[in-house]
Amino acid sequence: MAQPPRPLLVIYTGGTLGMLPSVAGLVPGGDFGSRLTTALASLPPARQADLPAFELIETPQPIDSSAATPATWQGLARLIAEQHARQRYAGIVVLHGTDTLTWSAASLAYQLQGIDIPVVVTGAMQPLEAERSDALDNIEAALRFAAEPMLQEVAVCFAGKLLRATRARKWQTQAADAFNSPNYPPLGELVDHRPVLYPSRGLAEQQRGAPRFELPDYQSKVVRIALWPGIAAWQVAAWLEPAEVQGALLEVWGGGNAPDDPELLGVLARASGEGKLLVALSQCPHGSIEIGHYAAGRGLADAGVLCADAMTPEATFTKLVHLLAQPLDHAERRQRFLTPLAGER
Ligand code: ASN
Repeated sequence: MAQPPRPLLVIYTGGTLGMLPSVAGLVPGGDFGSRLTTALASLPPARQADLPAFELIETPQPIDSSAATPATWQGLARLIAEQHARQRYAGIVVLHGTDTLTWSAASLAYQLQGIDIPVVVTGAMQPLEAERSDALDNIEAALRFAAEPMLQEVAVCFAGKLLRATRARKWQTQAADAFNSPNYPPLGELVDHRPVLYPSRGLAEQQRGAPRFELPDYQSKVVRIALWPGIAAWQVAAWLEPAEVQGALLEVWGGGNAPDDPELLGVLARASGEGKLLVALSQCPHGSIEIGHYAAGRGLADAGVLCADAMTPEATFTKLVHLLAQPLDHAERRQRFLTPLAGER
């Protein structure tokens, strides 16, 4: 006898999507299951009828995603790994606030490497119950993509587009089409309410093998420094010198340039010599960097700074957190940073 199709799992973590008004402004709301049932009942009958079945877990304390930390990313990945081990679900949808959605999504991709079911992260710019809210459309789209067995990676679904988690960025503060993937094409799109995956773009087709989850204990040991004209060595030193800082994301200029200041480059070289993992990416949202193309960037390479190519800041930062949480030596860490782990480069 044919097995009935496996349901999906929806994990509600908070965000505007589930928020309710309060005297202080919008706050994360609870009782999400019954609110979602009511909202889904407003869909046209044909679309309701062919929605995949799902079960819902609400995290004990739904949050505004601006409160998320690396510990939040770790908790979410562990929850998904536990549920994945039960083999009960065909796919997972994570409902998340949009402000730090791409940080959590990229981090999940590193922790859940090789995942063999869809993990689709979505949210909304308007609460579920607001007039002309985007929430229900985004949930419906995420459910449809999460039921596609050919999707075998962590992805962000928003405004009808499916983007790789390690390539997605929040692009708009207000508009419903709030996410973009500046350096990698979309993995799919919703066309007439049907999920369409573009062939050969997904990780399932590019790399296979058993899931190889890595779920180390995360700590906050990484800093992010965006260069500005006139930045001085002492300012960079203030960020890099504390012993707790083990990694840094340096946002440099254009195609990979930094001030040709021997004192500043000396601070970077010292930090890197102490085993801190320093990586550079561009302040431009589009395109890749190449350290050393200009003489002005050469000093970065000499100081041991690694090149993040066309990675997003979120995917770079979360990768540093991920690598620094593991018992790797400095050379292995540098090597793994340069190796694509979840389609991030
Ligand atoms: N502040 C909200 C959050 O990230 C924004 C949203 O979800 N649209 O939780």
